[in-house]
Formats: sequence, C-alpha cells, structure tokens
Amino acid sequence: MSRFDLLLVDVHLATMQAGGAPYGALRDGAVGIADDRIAWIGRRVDLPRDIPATQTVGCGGAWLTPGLVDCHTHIVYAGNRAGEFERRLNGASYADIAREGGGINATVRATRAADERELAAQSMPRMAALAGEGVTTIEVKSGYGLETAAELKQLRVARELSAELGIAVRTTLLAAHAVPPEFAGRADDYVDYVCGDTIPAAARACVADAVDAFCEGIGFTPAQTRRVLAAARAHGLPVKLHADQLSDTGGAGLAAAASALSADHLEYTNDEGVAAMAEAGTVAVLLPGAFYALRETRVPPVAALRRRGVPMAVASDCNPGTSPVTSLLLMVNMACTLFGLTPEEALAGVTANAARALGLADRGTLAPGLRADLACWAIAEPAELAYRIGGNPNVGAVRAGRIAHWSVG
Ligand code: DI6
Ligand code: FE
Repeated sequence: MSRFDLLLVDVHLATMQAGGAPYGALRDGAVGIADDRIAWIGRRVDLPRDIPATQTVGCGGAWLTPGLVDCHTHIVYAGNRAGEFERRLNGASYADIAREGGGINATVRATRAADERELAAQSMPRMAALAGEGVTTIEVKSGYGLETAAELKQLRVARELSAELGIAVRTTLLAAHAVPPEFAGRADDYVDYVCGDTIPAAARACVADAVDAFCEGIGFTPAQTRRVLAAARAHGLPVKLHADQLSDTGGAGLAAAASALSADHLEYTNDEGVAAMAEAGTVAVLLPGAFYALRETRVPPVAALRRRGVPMAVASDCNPGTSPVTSLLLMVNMACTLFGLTPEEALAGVTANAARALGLADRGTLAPGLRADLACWAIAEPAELAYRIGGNPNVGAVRAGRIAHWSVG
C-alpha cells in the first residue's frame, strides 16, 4: 500500500482474533485503512513511518472493536403489538390472542397493508437504533408477508434501508414462518406454495441471501421444514433455521444435515443435535431477548456447545411479538447474565461468530485485508460492553472505510 485514506491512532484494539490475548486485545494500537479495507493494524510503535495518511484521527484512548453484526432480526414489519403485551399481563394467553387473529397474523395484516415507503418509515428508527450502537451489518428476515409479493416487498425494503442508512444488510427469506390465514388448516399446501412459488421468485429477483424456516410445534414440522430447506438449496441459497425454541423437534440436527449456516434459539436442543452442529460447522445463534420476553426457563445447552466447539453467536431477534429489542449490547449483557456466556464469548457472539452465522468471511474481526467496519467505544476495558445495562458507550463507527458517526474525545 502506498497511503492510508484514514489512520486511527491513540486507541486500544479488541481485534477478536482468536489464539492471542483475551479479546485479541492490543493496547496503544493503530489502524490504517485504504479504500474499504483494513490495510494495517498493530501497535502504534510498529506503524511503518513511510506511509502517508490522508486523514489521521486520534481516538482519545477509546477502544475499537469490529463493527457489531446483528445476525438474526425480523426488523422490517409494520404496526406493533404493545396492546397484546398489555393483554397478556392482564391474563390473556399467547394462544388466546392468536386464536382471535392476533399474534403473528396481526403483524402480517399490518405488513401486507403497508406500502414500501410506509414499511421503510416504520422500520427505519429500529435499524437506526442498532446502527447507533455500533452495528454495521444487520440480517433481516421476511416472514410477515406470507405471500410471495409481500415477502419480496419486505426484503426489498430491507435493502432500501441498507442503502439509505449506509449499513450492510443481509436478507433472509422466512416465508415458512407461520401458516397464513388463506391456508388455515392446510400447512402442507402452504409449504408447496413456498417451495414452488415464493422461493423460486425470491431466487429470480435476487432479493434473498439465505432461506430460513420456523421448525416448531406452532410452526412447521420437521418434514415440512426439510422440504423448504431442500427447495432453497436447489435454488443455490444457503439455509438457516429457527430450531428447538419451545420444544425439541430435532431442529438442530435437521439444520446440520442441511449444512445450515446457523441454527437459532436452541433452548431445547439435545446433545445429539449439538454434536451434529459441531460436525457440520453450523453456528449456534443464541437469542436471549426472546427467552426473556417469553419468560422462558429452559436455557440453551451452552456448556455442551462450548465443549464441542460450536461457535456461539448472539443476536437481537428484533420482532414485534417475542423480542421487541433494538439494543444488541443489551443482548450481550443478557447472554452473560441469563445464559452464562463470558463477556469475551458474548462479544465474539456479536462480531466474529455473528459474521460466520451469515457466511461472511470478510468481517467480524480486525485484521489486514478485512472490510474496515469498526465501532469505537468510550470504555476502559472490553468487558464493560457486557457489564452495562442501558446507556450507550458507542462514540463512533467506520463502515466500509468511511467514518459514519464520530463523537470521540
Ligand atoms: N420465533 C419467535 O419467537 C417469533 N418468530 C419466531 O420464529 C415470533 C414472532 C412474532 O410473534 O411476531
Ligand atoms: Fe427469530
């Protein structure tokens, strides 16, 4: 390289590179960025003196981490379900509300009725909240359209918001989220429609980076889920799975058998499922927001995942029903407090392992050649990111080599 476009100095680095110090930490570091990539990273004293920098920015002793990655959200939807939350606290059950046409179907009605502009306008503040916390890549699922045109509309809006907000978005088709009212009592027919119409249409329009399904007693059976994942694979799309959230349906093993990028939730996953995931290289995505909001008591098998070396990611699951969450740092805290991850594991969960859950090899840690997505924090040590509840220590972000927001020092 002949010059840096941007040189960050007076900074400590949590590179999240494995094998060295905890957090891959490097004190008194510097990062040289050329174009959209990290060109040089290391200790300030080792910085080559002969490379000029167009812009040098002092960070006042702040910490830099990889830009955070929220690898599981349903953030593009219309309306909200605060009324249902209130009713549940007054004694109504989730099932009562669903029977009356509420629950997922309430959000489906609102999302179908919203045009793209309205859907974008409602979703924008949620995405902006995550971006303001140092999130530079967000995965967005469909699943509130449940008909081909409305599913594609959700995914297009996700990409529009990406362009508008300047953050990276990965889209996932989740047409197999629930059985829509038109197909009530005919789940197999709906699966035919998803495999024969929605997945091919999404592949043709190139609007989906992956395909997901909700394998659950109240979602789709393992046999139906297998069909959806097979159709996705036949169209060249990688797969992910909502697995074993409320019961053990063998979802983790099913995901592993389909070489899924990730299996998500996993509260009820058994040891066999964990072993299959380890074998397949499937990432475990833990979602403490949904666990908390549903007041679940069964925690994911963290010790087994750790023992078998399954990479653990952590995400917001931002959705209007079971995880109305727009703080990824809160999820980092809850992954520690509720699931027993260490702060280092939880931070790897929203950086290195979250990128891996999306199949993105160009981000998630800080190293030469990787995309220059960075978050800057007014903290004294990395564990502070997991320790705090509320407050936002994010003071800056660099996305693809460009300063996005910066109030450092
Ligand atoms: N798991 C959940 O908990 C949510 N979706 C899913 O696959 C529920 C989404 C909602 O209630 O809107
Ligand atoms: Fe989810």
